[in-house]
Amino acid sequence: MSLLPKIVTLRDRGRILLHDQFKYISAKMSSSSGKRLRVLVDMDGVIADFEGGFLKKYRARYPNEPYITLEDRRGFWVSSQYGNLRSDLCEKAISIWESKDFFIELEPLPGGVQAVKEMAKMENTDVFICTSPIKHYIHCPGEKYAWIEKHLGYDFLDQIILTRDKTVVTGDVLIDDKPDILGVEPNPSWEHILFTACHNKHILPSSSHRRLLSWADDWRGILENKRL
Ligand code: UMP
Ligand code: MG
Repeated sequence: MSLLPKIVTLRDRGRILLHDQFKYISAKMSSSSGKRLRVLVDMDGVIADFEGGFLKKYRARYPNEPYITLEDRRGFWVSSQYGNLRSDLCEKAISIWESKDFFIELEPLPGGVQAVKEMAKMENTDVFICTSPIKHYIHCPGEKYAWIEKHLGYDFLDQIILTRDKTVVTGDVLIDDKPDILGVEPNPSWEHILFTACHNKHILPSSSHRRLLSWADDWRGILENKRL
């Protein structure tokens, strides 16, 4: 039996798929005329509970070591605060998020997944998950993809941006819990909306950041304001 019909069918199917992809992307572009809003949403500390997941696993693995409650967390770097507590605790902290299943098992933060789903359905809105993987890459990047598929669905895998430098990504807003987002681009295109987390809630309100206190806060208002 000739393989030809099968090859032709597969080739045609590929063409149809490509055609559909192209139609999808060009439909989004043509309706834009520069008016679509691009929202970048961070993952750890914004939709995935990195701090809660860390503390739970750290206490389970090192039950006799001191720990820092979420109430007492200060500064973005967990490893630095643990290192200041006692120098060897820095490495112990790092060992937690370098372990298999750490990222996939993070619980969603309240309202985050729902908000992102809702945002993605809004007219003229493109939502991307913009997240920095750790350099110990054996588990983290794959588990981040798996987390997005598990909580936001397979189609959302198209929306993932993994980067350790968010300043080079273009967007209208970046919702992120890290207070200082720096990189090679001195003037990023996005406005950084600081998402409140245990480590940044004590930072005095500064004129340089608008804040979201949680996903119960008025994120819709911020997006509408950016469309003006
Ligand atoms: N992270 C560290 N050290 C810390 C705290 C966090 O390497 O002390 C990593 C874990 C996440 C990343 O992969 O930082 C957080 O990334 P963003 O949420 O900024 O994308
Ligand atoms: Mg974060």
